[in-house]
Amino acid sequence: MPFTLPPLPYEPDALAPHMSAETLAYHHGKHHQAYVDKTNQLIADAGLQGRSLVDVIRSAEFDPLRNNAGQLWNHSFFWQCLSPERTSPPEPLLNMITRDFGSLVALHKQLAAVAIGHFGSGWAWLVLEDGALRITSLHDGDTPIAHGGMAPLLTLDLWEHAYYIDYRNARPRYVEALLAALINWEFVALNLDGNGILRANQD
Ligand code: MN3
Repeated sequence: MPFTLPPLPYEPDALAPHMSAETLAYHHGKHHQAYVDKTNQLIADAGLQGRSLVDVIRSAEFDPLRNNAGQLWNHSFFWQCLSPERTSPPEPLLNMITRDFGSLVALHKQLAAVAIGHFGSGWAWLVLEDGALRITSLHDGDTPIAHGGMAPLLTLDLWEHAYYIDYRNARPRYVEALLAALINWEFVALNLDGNGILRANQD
């Protein structure tokens, strides 16, 4: 079965004004769809049909398949990291945030600094590694699931297509808006079980 575009977990206008329906029409409907189509085409060309998306990412050593399949997975995970409801980290996660960063405000600052400082296209990540929370960023379509030991908890899309309609070139305003209003901390906490990888997988 070819991979498909997962539907958004909310209405396209639900994240406005922080992320507009127009942004989602392009970002989900055009960009994410293009990664689905390109991945399916590359898999067919390489004769790799029948593997799960995670297996494709982990076995693809070379571009363009690794980056396209990574982009398909990363976006499928990213949409679930956002919510129209204001949420806050539930207790087990909040304790870990306090332990590893000092406070939620400190985590926000560090994540914003990494996201804003990342050069070029890519993704900022909150991961669980060796039992501790850690912030990092990866380039282009790279993804923690291609690297052993990193369990993905939360990601922020840093490609210009994520913010150019709503914020033009102002990545800092986009990042601050996501952190202030849109993060689905219930989903982030769910991923502490180590199964975040499966929540954006496709068979
Ligand atoms: Mn994107």
